[in-house]
Amino acid sequence: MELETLEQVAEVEPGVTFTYMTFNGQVPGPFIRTRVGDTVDLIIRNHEDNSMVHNVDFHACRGPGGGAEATNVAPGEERQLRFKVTYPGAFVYHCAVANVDYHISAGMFGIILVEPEEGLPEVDHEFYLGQHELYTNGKTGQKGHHEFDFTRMAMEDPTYVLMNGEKYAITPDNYAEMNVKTGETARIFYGVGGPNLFSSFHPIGSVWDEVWEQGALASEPMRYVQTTPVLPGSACVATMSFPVPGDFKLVDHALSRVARKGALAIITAEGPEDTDVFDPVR
Ligand SMILES: [Cu+2]
Repeated sequence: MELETLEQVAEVEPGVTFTYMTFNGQVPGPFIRTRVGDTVDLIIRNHEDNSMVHNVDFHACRGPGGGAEATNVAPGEERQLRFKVTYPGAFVYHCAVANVDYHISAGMFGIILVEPEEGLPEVDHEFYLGQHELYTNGKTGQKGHHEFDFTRMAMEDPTYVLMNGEKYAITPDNYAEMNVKTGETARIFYGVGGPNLFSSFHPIGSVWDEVWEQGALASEPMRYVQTTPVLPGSACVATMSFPVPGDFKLVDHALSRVARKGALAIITAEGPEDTDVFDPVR
């Protein structure tokens, strides 16, 4: 597989721009799907227009730095790394150069899934979300281009806390990418790049039917979980069902991050009402 590192200006919300650093032009980086026993053959390319060195540390890789030194790549260059995935789970990968916190904050993280040998059970939908914090020299919502702010990062005082790289990116008013029918099931892969804040991941109006905390798929899942902690540099795998229609908000239950800083995604379920389960009587 190929990862290309890109430094590119994009909107955080309408009228607010930031110079992101990405794997393959997306935040979170591409979802890498493997199975126990696979060998990952990675080419990492650093675009010639970039100004910084980048690399990648896979938490699914046993080896120095998770591959970081072996993939250190200067602008205009490429490196190759092969590694075998030997244990199952959903793992974060991220850039790990000297200013690792800056590079993750700017968008350089994603999930590599290592399925168990027998694979994962069938579900109707799979969704992929990644949360991270953006530290800028502007106020939240202040129009114009925001520069990165190292002081605010050191104070762990983010301007934005984002799911999938933009304020309210995966919601009906924006990209509207999570749509299901009542009676269906969904599996959510949710990674937290951080670099600093852990998330209290909660589905409003529902529960996680199953949660594999830390993405530890070799363990038994917890059942009917309201809010699951997801640490920076970790992930969770959770399943959800939709007995009744409506919008189901996936949030970091540190709710100021939702109301003011962008940490929200929405699954929309369509289908018939079931008044036995939910009945707004009048
Ligand atoms: Cu980097």
